[in-house]
Amino acid sequence: MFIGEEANKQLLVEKLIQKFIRENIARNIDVHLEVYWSSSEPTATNDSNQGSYIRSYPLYIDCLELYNQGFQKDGIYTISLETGPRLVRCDQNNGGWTVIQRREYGEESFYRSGQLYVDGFGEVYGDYWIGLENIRYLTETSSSLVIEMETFGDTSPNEAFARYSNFQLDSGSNQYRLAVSGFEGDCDDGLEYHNGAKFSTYDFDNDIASDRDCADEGQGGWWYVMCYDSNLNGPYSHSSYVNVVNDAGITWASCWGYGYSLKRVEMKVKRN
Ligand SMILES: [Ca+2]
Repeated sequence: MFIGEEANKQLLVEKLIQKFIRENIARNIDVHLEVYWSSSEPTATNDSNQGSYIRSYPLYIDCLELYNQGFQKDGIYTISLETGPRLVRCDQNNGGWTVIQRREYGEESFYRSGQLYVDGFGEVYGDYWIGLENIRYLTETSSSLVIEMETFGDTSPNEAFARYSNFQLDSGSNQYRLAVSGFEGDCDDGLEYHNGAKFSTYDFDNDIASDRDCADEGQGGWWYVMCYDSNLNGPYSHSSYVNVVNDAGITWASCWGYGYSLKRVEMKVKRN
């Protein structure tokens, strides 16, 4: 990097780096700078004015921190979770929301084991579940949850959102018990019924229906009770009709009934 003799060289360098990072994907990046404090290109024999230093740009803890640091475009970013750096989708248009679940393409199976629900699965450029442990970590401090839902356009309302001013998960030893409250939205609530429930998968039946296996009925992983009002990790149906297996689909019953499977869902969290 060649910098002229003008004043504020350091500031100029910083601005160039910030611009570089903004124009690229944010990532943990060590920028090794070689700064030439002269107006001419240095030569091997004339480097007396050359300085260098390494400036480390840290990972951000979530999309809100990225937003506050000036990364305000929607996109894929790297954040630092307890388990290490991870790519996530950030909804920056709405002020720094970290996407924890996304259903849109229908190519990723959500009928997954408990371990995969803990660790996360899927593809950040497609559909994914960020993992219960990561959700717990992201919402350790008071956080909100927003769920955006979209239909196939053949019913009303075509879209709806649900927002909860409190959303937190208990530890893994307590099966990631759900704490959710403070609903507002433009259709009815479908999650507070699940408040206090433990997370269930086909191999970990933590629902309260002793004679039923709600994860099998819902064909997904969720905070099943007896069994569900919402089933946003249910099987993707490429039409509005629910999947043929156990009549399960991506459902939000309070708004569209148990028979309607959604086209697109996004769940995202933000620290309050
Ligand atoms: Ca059961």
